[in-house]
Amino acid sequence: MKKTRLSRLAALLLASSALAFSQFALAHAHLKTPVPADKSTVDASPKSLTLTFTEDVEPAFSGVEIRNAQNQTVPVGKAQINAKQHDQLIVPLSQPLPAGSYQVNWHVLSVDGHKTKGSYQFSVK
Ligand SMILES: [Cu+2]
Repeated sequence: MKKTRLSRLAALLLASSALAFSQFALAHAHLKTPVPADKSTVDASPKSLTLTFTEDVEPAFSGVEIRNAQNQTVPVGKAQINAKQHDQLIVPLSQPLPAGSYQVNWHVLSVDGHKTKGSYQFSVK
């Protein structure tokens, strides 16, 4: 009897610490909404990319790299933060993107001091 109750308590403790850990992990800045959207096709080149994260980011240590289908980097301007929304990074494009598919490799430093990175794709018709 006592043993069962103890193991049940142990299982409960384990479950709650796992939950606490996952909530902590979720606090990092993950990409929430990129514009153009992931796997989308846009009719014309956007003037900039807008990446909204789950947490505020530090623009000085955040940025993106865009690669075309030939794996060449595309020139981009300096990443800026939306003055009214610090979880939003705006990356101006130095020149319009020709038709084709693009991969965006992003990296950010969130205000809690954690670095995260990832990538997504979109196409210009
Ligand atoms: Cu974090």
